[in-house]
Amino acid sequence: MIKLIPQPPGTFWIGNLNELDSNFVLGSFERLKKLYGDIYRLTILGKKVVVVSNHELVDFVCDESKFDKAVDGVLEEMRALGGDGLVTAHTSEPNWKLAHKILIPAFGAHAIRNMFPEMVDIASQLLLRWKRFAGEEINVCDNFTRLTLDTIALCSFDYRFNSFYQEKMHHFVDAMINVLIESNKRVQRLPLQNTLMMGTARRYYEDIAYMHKLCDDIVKQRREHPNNTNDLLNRMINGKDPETGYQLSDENIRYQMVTFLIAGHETTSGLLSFALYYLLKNPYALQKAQAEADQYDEITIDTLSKLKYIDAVLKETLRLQPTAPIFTVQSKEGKVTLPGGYEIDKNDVIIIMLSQLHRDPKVWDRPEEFLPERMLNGGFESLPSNAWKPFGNGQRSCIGRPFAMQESLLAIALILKHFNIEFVDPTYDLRVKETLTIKPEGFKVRVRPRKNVS
Ligand code: MNH
Repeated sequence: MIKLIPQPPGTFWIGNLNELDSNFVLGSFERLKKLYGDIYRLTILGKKVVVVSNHELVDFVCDESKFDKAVDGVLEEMRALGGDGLVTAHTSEPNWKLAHKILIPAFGAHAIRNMFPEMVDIASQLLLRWKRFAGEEINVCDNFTRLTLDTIALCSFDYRFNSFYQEKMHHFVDAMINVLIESNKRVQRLPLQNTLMMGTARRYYEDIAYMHKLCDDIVKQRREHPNNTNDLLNRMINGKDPETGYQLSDENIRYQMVTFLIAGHETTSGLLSFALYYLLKNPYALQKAQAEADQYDEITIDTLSKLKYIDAVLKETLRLQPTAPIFTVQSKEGKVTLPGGYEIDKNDVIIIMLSQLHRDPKVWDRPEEFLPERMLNGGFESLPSNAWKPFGNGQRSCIGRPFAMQESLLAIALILKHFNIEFVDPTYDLRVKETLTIKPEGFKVRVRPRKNVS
């Protein structure tokens, strides 16, 4: 029996566009889920999307024999910036396979271990800054953005943004945020509207050009002063497909670089910010995490894998606040019937709402509560398949996952070891701000150096 997918009533031509708040699309999706349930359909300017929110449906559409990543909507818009770089490439594009093959080893366990000293370098800059600002207000997201941007640039391109030595955030971040927000809005306008908004369009393309040039300059520098390290940049410049001998073009290297600079910092910065928020809101978890960090005189690469509780804190944070909050797939063949008898066709873009998936009461006990313990003692390993998906799916899942986890474990362990931390405003309650990724808005802390550490 084919069942009709629920859909809000639409308006001629624009369809359900008015259902979406362009400044808070996720909030709109959550509101619609309350009205229409775990699956509903929207038509946006003629495009057909289906939003799915429960584990049964997500588990089904994560089957890679039937579904593939959909590069549509905002990702398609983002191709102006990321071109056929890894995040915005279609799986069918030759450059996706080529870059995937060349870059997988660059983010393997061995390569990430070797980046540890650079990660410590930047994390130490954050610690020093926080020591100098002891007792004063610290804007958490701002500091973690400096940390993660500087870390990805140093580890992958040997390039220093030196964000901790500047008063203002690097212009790269402003340009990026503008392009992320604007890409999201462009999807919800007609092409003609986008062209007519000339001031907005000019700034959009200027910001993209600025980011591209920054990357081109780094490559130029490297070509003029080559070194024999095995970093990401050298792998992109010199790497070959072992079978065909093909290499990445200069244009594609630029797209990969801008992709790594953005994908490599924005979501990790959000993860660290939310993790610190949940620790402060849950004193029991904070105390356990701090005690764990205190077990070691020094945080080394070998200590990291022993920080099981902090690892669970990060996993639980990503459950409640998946900082890349949606991903999209599409049927590979033609019509498919989803569990429950809902039929979708090849043109339907399926949006997976991670915050809802991660709160499905059929999978999660007390889903709204922050309980890192559920990720411990085999809890994480025994989750049903595709129940926890903050890093996306299958071959198109996050290539930077081990990098993000190593960087985050290190940062949280060092911070807890060196400081006692409290809210500036003890009544602060989470406000989520959406650019394309999500971050806690207006979250500020005060820190005091602890006496037992130098
Ligand atoms: Mn990351 C893909 C989430 C950190 C580089 N990343 C994805 C996807 C999700 C994701 C979800 C799948 C997107 C999609 O299906 O459209 N990534 C995260 C999260 C963090 C993160 C939640 C941190 C926490 N990502 C990082 C870091 C890097 C990185 C760090 C780089 C060092 N991510 C990527 C790249 C892809 C990706 C590159 C695209 C991989 C591909 O499709 O080949």
